[in-house]
Amino acid sequence: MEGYQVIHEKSPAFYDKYERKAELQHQTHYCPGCGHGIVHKLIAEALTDLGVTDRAVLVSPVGCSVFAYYYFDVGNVQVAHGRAPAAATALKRANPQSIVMSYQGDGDLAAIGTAEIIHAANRGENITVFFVNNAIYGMTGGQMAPTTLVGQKSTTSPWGRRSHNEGLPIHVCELLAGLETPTYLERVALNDMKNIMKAKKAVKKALEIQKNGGGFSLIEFLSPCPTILKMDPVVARNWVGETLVKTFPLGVFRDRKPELPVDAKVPAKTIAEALEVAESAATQPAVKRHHHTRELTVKIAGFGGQGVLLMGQLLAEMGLREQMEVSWLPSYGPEMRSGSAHCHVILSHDRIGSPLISQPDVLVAMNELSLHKFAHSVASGGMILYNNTTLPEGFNALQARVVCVPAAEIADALGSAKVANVVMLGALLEETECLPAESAIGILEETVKNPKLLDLDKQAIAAGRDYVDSKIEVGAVAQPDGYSY
Ligand SMILES: Cc1ncc(C[n+]2csc(CCOP(=O)(O)OP(=O)(O)O)c2C)c(N)n1
Repeated sequence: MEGYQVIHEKSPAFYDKYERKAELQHQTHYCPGCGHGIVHKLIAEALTDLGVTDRAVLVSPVGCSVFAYYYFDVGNVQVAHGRAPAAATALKRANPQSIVMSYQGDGDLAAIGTAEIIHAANRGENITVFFVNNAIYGMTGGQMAPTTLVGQKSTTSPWGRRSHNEGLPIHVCELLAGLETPTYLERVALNDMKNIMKAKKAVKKALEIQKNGGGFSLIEFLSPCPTILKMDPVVARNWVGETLVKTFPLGVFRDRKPELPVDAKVPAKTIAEALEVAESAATQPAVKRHHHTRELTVKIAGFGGQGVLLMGQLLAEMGLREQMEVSWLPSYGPEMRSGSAHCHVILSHDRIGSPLISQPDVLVAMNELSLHKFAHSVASGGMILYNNTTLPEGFNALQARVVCVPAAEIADALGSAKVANVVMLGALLEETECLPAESAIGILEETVKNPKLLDLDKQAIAAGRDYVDSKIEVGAVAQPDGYSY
C-alpha cells in the first residue's frame, strides 16, 4: 500500500491463505492463547531465515496440531498417532537433502509414541523434533498426559494425578539426555517474550544443526493450553511460567555432536545411495530373463525347522542377483521348531507393491498341514509342489497343477534330511523356470563354508531338478484342465 512500509509480515513459509475452512482462510484453528500458534510462527521464521523452506518437510502428528499441513507451505506428511519420528526417519533417509521436522504433542510423543522417539533419538537421526508439552491431551478434551503434573486434574485423573497410582511426570529432555546419540536437547517456555525469544533461537539452532548434518535435536516447549486448563490466556501463560517450569526446569540438556566410533555410524545416505545404484542398474543392458511372467509369487510353508524360511531367502537372493525386484516376508509361530512357518516370496520385473501374497502362483507345501491350509488359496492355473510321494486321500485342488516331490525322501537318500528344502528348491526352479539353477549354486558356494555340506546342497539341487524332469510323478492326480501328474 502506498505510504506504508511493511516492517513485519507473515512468514512466507506459511500459505497466503489457509484452505481448511472457506470462511476462515486468514487464521488457524488454534484457540486464543494456545502455544501451538507461537511454535508454528517460530518454525516458519527459522525456515525462512535459514533459506530451507523449499526443502523442508513437516511431519505433523495426531493432536491439536494435526492440521499443521494447512498452514506450512512446505512438504507435509500427516502420520498416525506417535509415529512422526519413524516417518521422519524414512523421509530423511530417503532424501538426505531435505530438512525434516517431527512436530508432536506430549500425548503423541511421550505416551503412544514413546518407543518411536527414543529409538529415533538413539539412532541419532538427523531430524529436528518440536515437542509441545502442554501437560495435557488437548485435542481429545483433557485426559491425563505423561507430562501432567502431580495433583493436576484431568478428565482421567479427576482427583488430581497421584504419583502412587499414575506415576510421576515424564521428563523427555532428561530421558533422552541419558542416550549418547542426541546432538541438541533444550527445554524452553512460551510464557513471556524473553522466553519466547530464547525459544526462537533454539528452533533456529536445531534446524541449523540438521542443515549441517549434525544429527538429532529436540526442542521441548512448555506451552499454555487455556481452553483445556480452563484458564484465560494470560493466566495460562503465567501458569506455565510459575508452575509448569518447576516440574520441568528450562535449559539445555545436550549440546554436542555425538562421538561415535566410525564403523558404528551408518551414514544417512545409505538408502539414497542404494537408489542411485538401482537407477544406474536400470540403465544397464537388460539381463536375461528366465521366467516369462512379469511377476511370480511363491508361498513356502511347513514346520519350523524344515528350512522353509531359508528356502524363501535363497529364492529372493537369487532374484536379487538376477536384478529383479524381490520381497521375502516370513511368518512363524512362537515355537522355534515344529511350529508352523511360512514365507512369501515375490520375484518381479516391476516394483513390488506389497510383500503379502493372498493368491500365490506357486505353493510349496513341505507338510500335509500346509497343503490343506493353503492349497485353496493358490491362483487359478498355479502350481503346488508337495513334499510327498502321493497326495493325501481325497485331496483335490482343482484350480492348480499339483506336483508331488518326495523331497524329504530324496534328501534322506542323499544323506541328510536337512536338505529337503534345497531338493524342493531344485524342483521349483526346474518346474517354474523362474531363475537359473546356477544362480542358486553361486549363492550356496559363497555362503556354505563346509565343503561337504556344499557338495550335499549341490546334489540336492540337482536331485530336485532331475526328479521333476524325469517325471516320476508318483501320486499324480488327474486335473480337469488336462494336466496329469
Ligand atoms: C491410535 C490413536 N489413539 C488415540 C487417538 C485419540 N487421540 C487423538 S489426539 C490425542 C492426544 C493428543 O494429545 P497431545 O499429543 O498432547 O496433543 P495436543 O492435542 O495437546 O496438542 C489422542 C489420544 C488417536 N487419534 N489415534
